[in-house]
Amino acid sequence: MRDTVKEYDFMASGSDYQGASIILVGAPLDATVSFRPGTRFGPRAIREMSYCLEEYSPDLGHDLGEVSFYDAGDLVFPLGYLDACLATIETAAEKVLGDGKLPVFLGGEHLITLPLVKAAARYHPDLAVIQLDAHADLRDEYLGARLSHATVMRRVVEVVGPENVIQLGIRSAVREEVQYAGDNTLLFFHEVVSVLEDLLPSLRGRPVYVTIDIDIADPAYAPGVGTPEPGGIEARELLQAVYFLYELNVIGLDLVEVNPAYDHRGQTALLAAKVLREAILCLGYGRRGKIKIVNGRNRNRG
Ligand SMILES: [Mn+2]
Repeated sequence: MRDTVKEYDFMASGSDYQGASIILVGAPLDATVSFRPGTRFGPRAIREMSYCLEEYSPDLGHDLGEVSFYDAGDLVFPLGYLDACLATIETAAEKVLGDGKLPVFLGGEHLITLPLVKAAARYHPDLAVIQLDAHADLRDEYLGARLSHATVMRRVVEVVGPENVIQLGIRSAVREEVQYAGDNTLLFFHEVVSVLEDLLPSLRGRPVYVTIDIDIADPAYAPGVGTPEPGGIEARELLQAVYFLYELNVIGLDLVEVNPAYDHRGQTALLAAKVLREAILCLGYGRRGKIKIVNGRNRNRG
């Protein structure tokens, strides 16, 4: 992929774009963050902390080296020009999807999901979007802006339709957002894994885009985020949610909002790296239908 930079790869990355079926792209957007900036350094922190982990997942019984994925590096943005940044992301996603590959983008702030869903919806008209997040992100505008990390899911709703947006683990919203969600999206407060279990039959076979805001995890597990929100799920439940991806037809994924400036022990980036490892394995093997979850939930398929 052209116009990207990186210091090093996510662990076990292949060395070429052409031969890979999953493409990792950093989108270090840090433009509309309201409380505390720093997510532009998220992708590199996640890459760095990946080397703390094994390439083998005992829960999934597979090794990252068995999946053909390639870390294409970080997109280079004309920072300060939001529309141009978003266009850069959309163009990159178009390229990956157009080449028949599966995009996995690393934020950066949550607004990156909008251009990613736009590109994905063009290839998959029947797209459903699953959001794992502490925040509803359903405001129509925030501080007068329609494009913001706080409005991103409202804009996503406009792309795919509210009935196709599933919001899990939510524990922060204003009254307007709760009302809007009640009339429109499928929003679930707090619950994640139990809801995924219930929704699985209706989602099976449908193209699904997944956006994971790392702040879905409790600040005890993910303190290094732009807007921490107490009362979240444990790291283990987040990983269990990721194991559902294997059973879904995931056509794209992003992992956003890691903010190294507030992540003094690197634990948020480390959790993100582990989520990413498991997600890449689920996506890689889900497509080939071979994975066997050994410890997680003992889902033994094909
Ligand atoms: Mn959030």
